[in-house]
Amino acid sequence: MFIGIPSELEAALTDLTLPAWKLDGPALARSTMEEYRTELATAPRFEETVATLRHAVTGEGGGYAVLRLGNLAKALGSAAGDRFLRLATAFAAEIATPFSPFPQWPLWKDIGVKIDKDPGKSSGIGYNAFHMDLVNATRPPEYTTLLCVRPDPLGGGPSILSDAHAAVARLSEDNRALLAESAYHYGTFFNLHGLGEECKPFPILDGSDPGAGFVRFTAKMLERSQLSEAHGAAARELAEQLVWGQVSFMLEAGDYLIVNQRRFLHGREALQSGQETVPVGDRRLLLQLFLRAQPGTGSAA
Ligand SMILES: O=C(O)CCC(=O)C(=O)O
Ligand SMILES: [Fe+2]
Repeated sequence: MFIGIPSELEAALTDLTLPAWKLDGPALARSTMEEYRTELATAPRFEETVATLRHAVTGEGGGYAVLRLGNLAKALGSAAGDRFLRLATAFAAEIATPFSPFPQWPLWKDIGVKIDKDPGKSSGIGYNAFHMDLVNATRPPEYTTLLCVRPDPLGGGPSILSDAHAAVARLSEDNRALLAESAYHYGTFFNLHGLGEECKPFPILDGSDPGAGFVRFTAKMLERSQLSEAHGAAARELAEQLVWGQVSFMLEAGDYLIVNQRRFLHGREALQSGQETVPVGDRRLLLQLFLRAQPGTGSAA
């Protein structure tokens, strides 16, 4: 699921300066998506690279990919600079429509390291358990994407991914029945755009055919939400199966992880201890971007 950029494409992209993007409400403007596509379509092996990427995130047995943009980030100076971010945005736009559900944040949201935060939450230093992003929205983003600007300089924090439907398939019939009940809730829902309404309570399994639909789950609910004993136990089983089936890998600078939230859940192992000794500006930094699939294109794009 690691996808490299062919060297001739890398060379062409290094010479390219895409224009600044425009937003249309929370979403990347259509005009920008078309402009970026036109600029990139003629770059050598671009179409082929995008086809590989699309297949990895939406094809049979797929659900996530890491696009290795590290050389490009180096060539352009930084994975957080404008020129690089426009290229990453252009790749993202080939999968689905980039948008920001947070009116107060830019399109790409910083996920830094905060040593005072709940260690198990976004930007905390601890184990970030399996979850889907924006789990309590009626319309969660079909894709969540994480661009690694800087890995943990102390060497911790590998990403973890697990096939949600495969984990569900390993559960007992009884547990699946419990997970299909509207008995789960997690978190707050405030000042969010383009995600529908708050979903509370929600079923983890929505009755779609096996392998389809979201597995609306976050293992963070096990400790942070009040659940009935039976529903909690079923959710705990699912969390265990997700861990059983997980893959883990370290994101390097310039790696761009794209997760199809209908298929895979994601998380992160704890950062290495000793974060307080690392200057804030040297700590791990990711940028997060959400993508909305076009209606009528199923789980593809
Ligand atoms: O830090 C990471 O690698 C993952 C963060 C994450 O999943 C989130 O903030 O939603
Ligand atoms: Fe996440």
